[in-house]
Amino acid sequence: MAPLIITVAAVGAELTPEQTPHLPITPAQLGETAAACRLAGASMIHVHCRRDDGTNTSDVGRFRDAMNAIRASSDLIVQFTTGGAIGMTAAERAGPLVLRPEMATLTCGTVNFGDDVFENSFPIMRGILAEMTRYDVRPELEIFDAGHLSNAKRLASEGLLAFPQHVDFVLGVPGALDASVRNLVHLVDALPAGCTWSVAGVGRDQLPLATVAIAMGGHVRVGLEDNIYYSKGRLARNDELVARVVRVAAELGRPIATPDEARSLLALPQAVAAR
Ligand code: KMH
Ligand code: ZN
Repeated sequence: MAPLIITVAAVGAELTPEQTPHLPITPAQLGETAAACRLAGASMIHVHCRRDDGTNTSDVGRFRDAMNAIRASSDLIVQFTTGGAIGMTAAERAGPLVLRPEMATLTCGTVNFGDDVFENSFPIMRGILAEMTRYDVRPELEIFDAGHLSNAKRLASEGLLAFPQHVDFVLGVPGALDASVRNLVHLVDALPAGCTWSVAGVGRDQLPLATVAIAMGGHVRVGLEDNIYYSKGRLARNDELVARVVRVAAELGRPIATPDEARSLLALPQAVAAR
């Protein structure tokens, strides 16, 4: 099986610093997290940015500082969010793409998100995708619900996206598709040929789904964005969540991808060329 790509979704948009002391808020903290997670076995970092007070921002300067801090401390693939936070406009969400990160997420449809609605109409998706194309940023297709894969195929039929792509199944968000093995298998079966995929299980489903993905030949996303606990009642650090996946993979005989091996698997330019 191909080496395992482990993505760390280190911060997200929904958590507050009051919920966990391990949330990287500043660019410097993101740099420290990147270094620790690289050491633990991650090859990619999914980036949201916060102001110093912990609130969400799409400020390009803040993303630039975060990217510089991550690159100064690691060779991780830098993947920006374009989902941002609930309430941001599509233009705000796409703004940091001007910095040309190697990858960025593209959520492939509107979905209930707790009591909120995470809005991704076709005009929003087309607009974000156009900015990715403009700045030569590789998408990671975020699939929160079964219909999202159909939406991605529709974008492809419009000529805005060419399969195969890298796809991340985010399962277990309240209001979206449950984090079950049956759902994961169904989604993987529905992928266009040649796609690579990872799974991000939310909350207590993070580890079971990661384990299944390792066995299936998929890839894994872990991190505080999706799950703040290591075990019941015990808050996790990002690097601990990465290290645990590495141990599970070792037990299952699956090697871990370095960032450059991950770049090869995802057909991205190698690190030197990317910077
Ligand atoms: N914060 C969520 C509303 C992404 O990063 O691409 C959306 C999100 C998805 O986190
Ligand atoms: Zn995110």
